[in-house]
Amino acid sequence: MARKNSTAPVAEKFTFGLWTVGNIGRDPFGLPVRQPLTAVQILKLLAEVGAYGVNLHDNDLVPIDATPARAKRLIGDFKKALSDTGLVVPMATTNLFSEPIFKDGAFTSADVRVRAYAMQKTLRAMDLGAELGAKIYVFWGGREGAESDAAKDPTAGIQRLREAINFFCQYSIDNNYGFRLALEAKPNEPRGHIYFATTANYLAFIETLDYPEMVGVNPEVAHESMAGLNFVHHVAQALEAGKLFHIDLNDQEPGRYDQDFRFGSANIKQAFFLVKLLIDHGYDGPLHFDAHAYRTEDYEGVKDFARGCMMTYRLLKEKVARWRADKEIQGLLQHIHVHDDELESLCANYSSEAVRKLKDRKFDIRALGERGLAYERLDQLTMEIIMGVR
Ligand code: DIG
Ligand code: MN
Ligand code: MN
Repeated sequence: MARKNSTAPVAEKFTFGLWTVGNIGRDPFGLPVRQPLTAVQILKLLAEVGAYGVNLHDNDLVPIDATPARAKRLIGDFKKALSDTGLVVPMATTNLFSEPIFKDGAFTSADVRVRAYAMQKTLRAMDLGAELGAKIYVFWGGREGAESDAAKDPTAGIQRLREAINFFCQYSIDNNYGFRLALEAKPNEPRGHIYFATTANYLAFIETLDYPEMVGVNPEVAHESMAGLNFVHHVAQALEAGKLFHIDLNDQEPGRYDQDFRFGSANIKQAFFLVKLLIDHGYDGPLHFDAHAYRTEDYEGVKDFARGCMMTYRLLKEKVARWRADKEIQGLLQHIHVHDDELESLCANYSSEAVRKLKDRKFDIRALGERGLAYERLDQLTMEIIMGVR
């Protein structure tokens, strides 16, 4: 059902990239299994399943070889379909990974001509994103990396990406685009090693930029999981730093290629704690399902995939509410978390007095070590809520 004329407040800003529900099922070992859809057809599919918005790479809408006249027509048709369906475009990005020219990276290529072309392509894609109303601009450096470090000094990649991001921040300022840039990490695939492998790498990098306040991160479940990391903890650091500008939701099984599965379909417990974290910290940005349906599916199956992503998120929101209202769980949390105003003040506020008092303080470390924390009961109750029996 279309969102047009919908006055209902948006409970969740569920978005999908054109490339997600438009994925035609090609993989490294198989040909496409679904016919391509036009961008307008994809918009109508997203409106039918009840999405809030759509994201795009430049070439998802305008083929790289489109004439100016065709580009104008495609953009015009897309804008009309946005108006007809009521969907919005919260995020835009650049495809800097499909074309052979980017085979050794875009902004971190060893060839300055490639770097300059990547800049040109991104400037134009930012223009398109701004024209469509996007306020978040994502950079995923899928080809920024190496198979062998014989060719490039990895510090050069850091410096070149810094120059590029600084350049784009200034471009957004000069054009009043109001973009917030969101950097998306991934440890590998399609490159053997991708620079800035995790969200943590980008959080450190952002502080070295000319306009750090304009730049945040776009963590993706599958990517941090591929690195064997706790995705919730990485999102927590981004949130705590005020840098969670966008998030790519999907799912992933350990030790496998980037599966981009339907949200919550592989690790429901992690998905629960992620939804809880986002709710606990009032994240109100787009909830982007950067995922795609199984290759086995036809387009009815693709709609099932999209509905499943959103349904699982909503169901987990309900589970989080039950968890927060559960008296036994809240009682256990009271037991686990011990507060003492004086000690908390001493630990948080350095002074010579605080040093003296902390050094003089007597602690019964044996009793503290023997104290039971009831985590087994707490986690079991959490699992019972997730499994729907509590
Ligand atoms: C892959 O996870 C990347 C690309 O799909 C896109 O550039 C970005 C935005 O979600 N995610
Ligand atoms: Mn992915
Ligand atoms: Mn992504």
